[in-house]
Amino acid sequence: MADVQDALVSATYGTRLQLRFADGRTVTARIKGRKLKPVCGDRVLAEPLKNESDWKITEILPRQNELTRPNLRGKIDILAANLDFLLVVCAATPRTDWFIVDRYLCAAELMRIDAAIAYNKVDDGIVGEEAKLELENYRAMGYATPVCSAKAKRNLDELSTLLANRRATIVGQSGVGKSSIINALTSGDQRTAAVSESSGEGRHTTVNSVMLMLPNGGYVVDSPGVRDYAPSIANPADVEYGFREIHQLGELCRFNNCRHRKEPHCAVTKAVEDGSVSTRRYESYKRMLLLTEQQDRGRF
Ligand SMILES: Nc1nc2c(ncn2[C@@H]2O[C@H](COP(=O)(O)OP(=O)(O)O)[C@@H](O)[C@H]2O)c(=O)[nH]1
Ligand SMILES: [Mg+2]
Ligand SMILES: [Zn+2]
Repeated sequence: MADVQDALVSATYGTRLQLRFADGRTVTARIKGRKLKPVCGDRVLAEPLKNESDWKITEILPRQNELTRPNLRGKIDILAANLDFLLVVCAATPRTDWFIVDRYLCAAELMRIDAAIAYNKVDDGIVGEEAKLELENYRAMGYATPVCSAKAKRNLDELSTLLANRRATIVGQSGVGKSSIINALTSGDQRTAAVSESSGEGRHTTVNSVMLMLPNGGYVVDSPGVRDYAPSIANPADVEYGFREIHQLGELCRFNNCRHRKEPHCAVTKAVEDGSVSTRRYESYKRMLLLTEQQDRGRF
């Protein structure tokens, strides 16, 4: 098996994929005979097919982490693997749903990777009051919150620095400017439009995504917009790990299995009352907890 090489999955298009070798060369590939489901960021073993330009993927190497979400069939979709950074993009239009931002941050925390919140479309440098407060709150938790404009090329340096040499993914509501940001960072020579919402395969709806190499090293995985997002969390007790400030305070609760709802001597509810934890973030935590409990019951 001298022909077997290891490669990085750099795009998925339904049942076909693009592989990237260490020297930067790319080829198209497919999966044969086995039920492998490689995603962007996967390291795989592949071999060339005889008399064809396609390669065949024979194995997915163990994943460091996975960005997941539950799908409508009660199963789990894996959106990307082996990431070390998550950039959540939001904007004034479409109006930011901060609960979606929180659920992406929750996913990053559970993957044990760093995250940042980019507020895009600030063409004139003016950020609305609500967004200003939310971003300040995230900053206080330790997240970077670059304010930028892909259109006016404002503050893209900060984004470049944040993403340099990372294995990142860019996420957020459809229309916030994810592809525009990537285009601006890669001087537009990457055809981000190649990401399409449907696989064209008919039978399955596949989440297609593409990896864009950054000029100063590292890459960003761009996926088609999702209307809503929630991570798939196996154990409801893990939800608090997704909310930095809540997890930190949770150490001080009387009961170590405290879910921070109506339990006595709860440091989290106390902090919400005295205003040191935002009621919106607390609400977000409770919604995520409820959702996870419902998914948990649905599994059995
Ligand atoms: N005014 C303004 N519009 C932007 C900016 N960035 C993106 N857009 C527009 O927002 C729309 C959606 O952008 P796109 O990059 O496709 O968003 P995506 O769905 O998150 O990938 C497009 O019409 C873009 O031209 C920006 O910084 N300022
Ligand atoms: Mg896009
Ligand atoms: Zn508690």
